[in-house]
Amino acid sequence: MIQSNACLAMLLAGGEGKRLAPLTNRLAKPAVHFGGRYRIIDFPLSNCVNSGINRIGVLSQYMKQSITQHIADGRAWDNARIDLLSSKDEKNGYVGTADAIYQHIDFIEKENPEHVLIVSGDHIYQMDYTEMLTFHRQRGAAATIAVKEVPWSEASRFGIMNTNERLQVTEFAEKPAEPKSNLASMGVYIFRWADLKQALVKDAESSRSSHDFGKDIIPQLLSEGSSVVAFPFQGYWKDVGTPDSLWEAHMDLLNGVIDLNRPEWPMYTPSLDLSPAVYVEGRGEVSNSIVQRGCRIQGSVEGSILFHSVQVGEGSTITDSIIMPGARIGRGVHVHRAIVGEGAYVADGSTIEGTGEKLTVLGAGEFRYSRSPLRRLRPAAAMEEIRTG
Ligand code: ADQ
Ligand code: ADP
Repeated sequence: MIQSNACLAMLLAGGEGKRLAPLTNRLAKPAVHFGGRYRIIDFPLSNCVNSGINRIGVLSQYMKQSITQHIADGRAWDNARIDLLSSKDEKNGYVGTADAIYQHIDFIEKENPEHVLIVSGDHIYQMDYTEMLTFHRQRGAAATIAVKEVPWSEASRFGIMNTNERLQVTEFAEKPAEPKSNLASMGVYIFRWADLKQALVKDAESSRSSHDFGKDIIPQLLSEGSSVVAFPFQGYWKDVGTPDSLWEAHMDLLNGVIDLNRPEWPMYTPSLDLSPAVYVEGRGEVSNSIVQRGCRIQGSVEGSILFHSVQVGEGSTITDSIIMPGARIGRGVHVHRAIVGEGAYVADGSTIEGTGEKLTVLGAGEFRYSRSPLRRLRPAAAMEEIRTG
């Protein structure tokens, strides 16, 4: 285990997650629900706690309250000391990820860490940061970047690098149009604090900088000849920045590619005070699915993930789909290959269906009613149904 002041974690949780809209209409991307019970941010937070890093600053900006409410007093994360941080600059906020850390130099200085771990709140992965810290120390690096090979077709979405045989980074390009390699930055960094502080101060003085880790800080360190090394990560890691990737990661969970029940790697999240799910006799049928507390199911559910307090009416079928908390599915509804957002409402007789490889998404709080002439509801009637339940 790492000594308390050896490494401090700063978790970047302010991303807007534009590509995840309309699921991020009310939530920051790291607060988006995952796996029936969790939110995306629970992954890096649990990683920190399980790696013995108990001092964590969480930086939020977009839809701040969704992060604040979830973390609350931090009690759910074992004995971690979590500080919720946001910009004091009300007009501009954080200009970029590096600026976000720069604005909290005082906070970090007070902790006086030897190293700072910077993680993003956007990924599904279980990683022991202790191994990365040991590697970083052994190499005496100014910065260590966790890396993973990604499919070539996706390489231009990431920070891409080349390394030599000693895993020293020789070239780095942020989201290159024509990638020279498929070795991607996972957006997980460990910096020697003295080196990072110097780099942040220098970056803040530059008027040409966009104040971003990938675009500015890493290239700056490389151009100065500082030692930047790559730490290869072998496990599952997925950027769930689009509805498709969020859906795929959920299917990985159902298919056992991701295992969230490892006693040696507990997942922390606030517990829900809700009664168990109810499958109404003779009508509710569930297979190959995850169903959270508070659900009431009178239809059939297959290959799907239902978060808490979801209602599925009589005669409805839910297949290969994700139903976010509190969504209400009426009677005779057909949902296939879809994500239904938090608190969304699907009226009796409606169909929500992705076609072929395509996924359909109903945003948080939105409603859908049928086109069928038999059970067509006008918006006023649908609103009335929502109001009266
Ligand atoms: P991106 O995926 O583009 O690239 P970026 O938008 O920089 O990531 O966000 C990184 C993290 O910071 C996310 O967790 C996000 O939520 C958070 N964030 C963004 N803006 C913020 C703000 N203003 N305040 C607080 N938090 C904020 C990065 C790297 C690439 C790398 C990929 C891996 O730049 O090199 O390959 O991550 O996904
Ligand atoms: P379509 O998918 O082709 O728009 P639907 O059967 O989903 O058809 O909807 C029928 C009608 O209801 C359309 O006029 C559509 O614009 C409207 N509608 C469907 N869902 C919503 C919603 N969430 N909010 C407002 N209007 C909706």
